[in-house]
Amino acid sequence: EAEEEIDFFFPKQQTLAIIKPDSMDEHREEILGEIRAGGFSISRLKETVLSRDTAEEFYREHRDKPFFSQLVDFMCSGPCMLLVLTKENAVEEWRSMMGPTDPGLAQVTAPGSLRARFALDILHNSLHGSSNQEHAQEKIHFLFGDIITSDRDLTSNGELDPTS
Ligand code: IDP
Repeated sequence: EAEEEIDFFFPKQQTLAIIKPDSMDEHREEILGEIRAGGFSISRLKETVLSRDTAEEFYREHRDKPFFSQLVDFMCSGPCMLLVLTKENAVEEWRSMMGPTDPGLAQVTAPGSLRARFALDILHNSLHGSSNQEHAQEKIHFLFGDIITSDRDLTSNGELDPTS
């Protein structure tokens, strides 16, 4: 019920986004621009190279999939940008901005989506976005070490508060 109270006062939602290694060199700035243009606040931002352990734990739901080791290799292959995005209905809106997992499908069904525009293939697909609120909170906690319950730590223009 504590969560309901927080939702009442702070109806915005958080989701976890990751700019994956394949998009960091060429598309990062454009993606960040699209995120801001889409009305998301960037509540947390961290550029990092994921360790193997971290990537394996992050994607543990997929550990039995045939592509698991490729996925972990890829996620550790260079820097990623981890982002906590804040907006009303952020989880669903960010999934919709990204488009489907497979960019080939994205180009057909969601040609304006970020994966349709930037992703290389179903593995190297540019971006991550949480699939539901529970996953979002769990993965934010895992990668940032705290659960963010409000956007009070943002400055008024939605930038990171340098003191937080
Ligand atoms: P999502 O990222 O769109 O939620 P998931 O099914 O959760 O998609 O898969 C997680 C990640 O695993 C994908 O973003 C992609 O990088 C990779 N992946 C998913 N399906 C395949 C596949 O069939 N082959 C190779 N990689 C895949």
